[in-house]
Amino acid sequence: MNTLFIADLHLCEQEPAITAGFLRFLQREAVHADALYILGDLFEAWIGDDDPAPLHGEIAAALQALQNAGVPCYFIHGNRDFLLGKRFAAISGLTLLPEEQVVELYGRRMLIMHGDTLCTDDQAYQEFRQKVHNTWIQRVFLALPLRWRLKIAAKMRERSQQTNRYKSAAIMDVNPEAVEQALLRHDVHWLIHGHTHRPAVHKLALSRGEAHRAVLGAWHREGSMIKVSADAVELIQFPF
Ligand code: LP5
Ligand code: MN
Repeated sequence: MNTLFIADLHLCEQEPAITAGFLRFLQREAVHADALYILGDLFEAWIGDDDPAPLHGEIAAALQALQNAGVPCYFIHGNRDFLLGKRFAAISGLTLLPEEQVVELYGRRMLIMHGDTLCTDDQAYQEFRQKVHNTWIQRVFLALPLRWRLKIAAKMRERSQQTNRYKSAAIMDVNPEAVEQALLRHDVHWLIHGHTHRPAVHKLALSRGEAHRAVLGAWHREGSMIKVSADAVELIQFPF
């Protein structure tokens, strides 16, 4: 009996080894779990459910197969795939969750999220995030021809990589107060998130007692998952 969490796979046609690793993970590992939670950035960039990229169909079919085998699959949006919508959810069987969700697993209440909202020191990112989460801006973007959307997304990725080179590691990590407030807001002692690509399980000494923050790793050269069971919360890195 265990529940699995993954995030930050950044799947794209240019990285077939990661896709192959993910498909193997679904068939060999996730199929034995009680549920799979994907905490954002499953895809490198999502520009709308009408994108006909063959990769999307392949991933949808694999997720649907997992659920047909009896494993429910949940998704929280990341900063790369926040436009993933109802149409893809329908074909993949994914249940879309809000950006913060509390799950009760084997007697533990755990808060789960992508993690980008905790990076409050990164003001440039938070301003950018506010704009691209605006419903009207999203509607206009989604109404653009696919070619334009691809170009804009590529430009955004390029700019993001450029600006990140000049940001300090501390700015791009979570803000400890934002973490504490999130734990308080939901009255939990456990948090699982991704986004920062710094896999670790941190023990936190809060004024109201001990808490834990488990951070998923990105799938660059190996896979990363968190396995929650009645006995333990394990962060596991594994080869593709
Ligand atoms: O993603 P990552 O790890 O590189 O960096 C993130 C933050 N960057 C982003 C930007 C995404 O990578 C872009 C994804 C495109 C998604 C598909 C397009 C959908 C468009 C929808 C429009 C409604 O999230 C980065 C953080 C980092 O995490 C760590 O937390 O620092 O933040 C930034 O890079 C923000 C920059 O500081 C400023 C943003 C520059 C973007 C400028 C846009 C230019 C657009 C040109 C259009 C013609
Ligand atoms: Mn992210």
